Amino acid sequence: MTSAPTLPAGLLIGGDRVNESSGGTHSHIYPATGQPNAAVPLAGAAEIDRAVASAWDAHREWMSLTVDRRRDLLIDLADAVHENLDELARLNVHDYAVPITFAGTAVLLERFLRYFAGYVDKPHGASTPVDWSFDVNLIEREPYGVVGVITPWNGALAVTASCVAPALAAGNAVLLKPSELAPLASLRFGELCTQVGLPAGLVNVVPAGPEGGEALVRHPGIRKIHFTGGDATARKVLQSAAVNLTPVVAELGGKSANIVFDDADLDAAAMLSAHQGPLMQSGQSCACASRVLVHESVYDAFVEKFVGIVEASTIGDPLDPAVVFGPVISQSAVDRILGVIDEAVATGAGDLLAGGKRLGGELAQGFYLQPTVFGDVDNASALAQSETFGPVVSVMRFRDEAEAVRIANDTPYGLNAFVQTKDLGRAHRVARRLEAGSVWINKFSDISPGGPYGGYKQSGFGRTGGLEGLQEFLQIKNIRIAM
Ligand code: TXE
Repeated sequence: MTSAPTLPAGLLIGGDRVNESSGGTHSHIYPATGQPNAAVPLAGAAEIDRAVASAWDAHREWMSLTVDRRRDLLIDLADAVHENLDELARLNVHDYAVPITFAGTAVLLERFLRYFAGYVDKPHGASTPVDWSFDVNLIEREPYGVVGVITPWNGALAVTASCVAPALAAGNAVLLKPSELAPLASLRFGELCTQVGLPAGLVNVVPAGPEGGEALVRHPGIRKIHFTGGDATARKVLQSAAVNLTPVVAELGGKSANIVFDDADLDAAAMLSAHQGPLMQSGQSCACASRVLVHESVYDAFVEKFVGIVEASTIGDPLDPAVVFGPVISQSAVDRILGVIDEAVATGAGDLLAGGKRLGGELAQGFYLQPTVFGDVDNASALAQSETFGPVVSVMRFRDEAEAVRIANDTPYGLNAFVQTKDLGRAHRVARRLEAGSVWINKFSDISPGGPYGGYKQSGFGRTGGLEGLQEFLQIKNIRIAM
């Protein structure tokens, strides 16, 4: 197993690296070896306060630049990200041991920056007449000023891309708070922001745990919060944000259904279901298709192909390009996920078809679990209803389209849904009936800058991506001009 080099950490405030902080130091564990690979200073209330002050200065400087200058600086930043894609991908691996083949989310950063740079010099406002006079309503969309972006460990760069790019394009300065479990790639991105000449403090990177996170959410200088994480933390964030009535966007978890109809290409559907399921970051993704619904007439054939692909997957060193399946994030995640598996077996929630154990041998030091598949799962079981956030997938049968839609929607979550079919009419019909923010037809969930992404129900509210994502970082002002 390739051991991880000791990596630089520290906070980035006002363009300066800060190594001493009031939030303590987190010993960052590399999940593939269970060994520490970085000492991460964490932001406390004092550092959050400094970062907010620096951000307001930077916001004013940013808005003093002409739109073409701001656009060009964001394109320069995209170029700098492009030149550092390999390093950012490797830091992603050192962050949470995601296989390097999957760590390429840094390219999303480049793509989102180029896309939203294009919005900087485009009109955001409108004007409407006033019906009883010749006055004009000048409807302006203005930045909030300073916003807070809180990212989860399992998608730090992807979430940074979909939040920081539109926030800057809209004219805001940002406090980016990555999880203490994955700060490294985000810190390097912060350095690139300074390197290309963005105003110092326009992007501050403040790794922190719950305490520092709460200080950020409660800070009166933070005018909007974008939170990506679990629903339990989201409730705390909303309570904290209520103190100053700070508006919040919440991108939360999922228990996404993947419907395989009888006319689907079963080989393609099995491959997609494996890589959108247990093999996707070892199931540690909000986009994981963790419930697979298969038409009863093709169930046995599909399960044989699906389990075959899962069991043949290459597991090992995340820095090895041949590896598609890595460890889970921590020892506590191992214990929690094995607990879910044991409870599912004990309660008869489904038949264990593959996996279910921790991996030993040369992988014993790391947090490796076998990709796990349960068959004939009861959709009312805890296994099917709660987000496992691990490599555990439930497969179920259905008789017809109506039943598939009913089972798919029978969850508190609504982030993604997947449909495998050759029937375009059915695809459109079913897509409209699924309660999910994104529906992927015969498609892997690769988010794009122009496509709004976000949840229905307890998967959250608000959107990233597209014009909808940009407008999350703009507030509306109406200026009445007497004519
Ligand atoms: O989340 P946590 P994790 C979801 C995923 C899963 C969860 C996993 O489905 O449920 O995120 O990520 C910070 N005040 N998504 O374990 O624990 C914490 O430091 C302020 C959905 O990281 O909720 C971290 O930075 N902040 C998603 C962040 O909150 C606090 C994509 C999230 O932590 C805090 C990826 C507090 N009191 C994962 N406590 C999507 N929908 O796009 C913790 N934090």
